[in-house]
Amino acid sequence: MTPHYIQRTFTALTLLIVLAFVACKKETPRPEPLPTTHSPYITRVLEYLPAVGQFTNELPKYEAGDTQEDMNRKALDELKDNKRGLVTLGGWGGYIVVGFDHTITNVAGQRDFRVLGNAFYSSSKKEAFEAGSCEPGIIMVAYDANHNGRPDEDEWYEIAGSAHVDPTQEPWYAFLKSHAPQADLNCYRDFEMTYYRPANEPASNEVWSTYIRWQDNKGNSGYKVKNPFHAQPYFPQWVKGDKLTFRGTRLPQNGYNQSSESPYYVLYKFRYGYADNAPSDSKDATIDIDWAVDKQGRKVYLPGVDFIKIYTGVNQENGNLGECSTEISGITDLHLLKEDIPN
Ligand SMILES: [Ca+2]
Ligand SMILES: [Ca+2]
Ligand SMILES: [Ca+2]
Repeated sequence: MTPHYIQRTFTALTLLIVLAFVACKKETPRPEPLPTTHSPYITRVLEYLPAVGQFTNELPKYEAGDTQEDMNRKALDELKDNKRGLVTLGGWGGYIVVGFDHTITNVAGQRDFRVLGNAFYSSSKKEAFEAGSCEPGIIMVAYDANHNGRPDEDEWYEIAGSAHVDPTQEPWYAFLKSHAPQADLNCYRDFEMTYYRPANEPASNEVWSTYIRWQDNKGNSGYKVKNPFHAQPYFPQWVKGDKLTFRGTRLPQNGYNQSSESPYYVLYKFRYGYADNAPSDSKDATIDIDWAVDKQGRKVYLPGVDFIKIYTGVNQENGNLGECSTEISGITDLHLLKEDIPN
């Protein structure tokens, strides 16, 4: 039997130890949540490969000897840190693949990122529809599901913009069908197009209408035109080989010449879901990751995206404006910027 005084001492000691432990615990500072150091802007360019275009080799500038890595870095220099420089993707199929230092979260019911470009609307009162310089780029997204820091082939999904869903619903569709019967208003998911390197560059700066030959997998072929305003080569100069082939979705042609006397082209805006299709500050420049679809066009759910690819979506020469070419000047994470844009 333990004497009472020993028991009491033991109890008092236990109490002391417990109190000391609680006091000790109280003094341990709670870990503060780490401040967000993620950038809301593009931090990586994995690949920049524009198609033939009047700004190719200029935005950004190619210099003799530049490699693919040099051009990736030059594109990143224009797009990082909210710099808002301009990067051209050239004609149909030309693309850029970019990455971020974090996953852009797919918030339910909200737009998730914004693609900046140089689209603008014409101030002409003649327009019955929103139109001007709308050069839609198709957007693809990848969630790094296997966490290897790369967009693997099976991680890519396409954002189904309005013409993917139903091109006949574009407000200008019926107008173009009746007023521009030569316009190809189909939307193809399995398009393929090859550009052939020209044997030589023009000697003068006059218009050269048979400058760069192209051919698609729908039985069409033609030439990309050299215009007098842009003297540099239009075929990306760091690419080796005699031809360049791109694959993807091709959108309906959206350019319309309003004047039969002197060419005056306007490019009609698609409803939603594309890059460089609406002014950068408008809601139609923002994207909901929930619009992603697989190759069969079925909706997929992605928790977020780590990589984004954008490629020019229209194949069309627009007289005085030159070829339809998507330009981008950045991508922003709407959630990090606290821009609340309900879908
Ligand atoms: Ca969302
Ligand atoms: Ca991956
Ligand atoms: Ca543009």
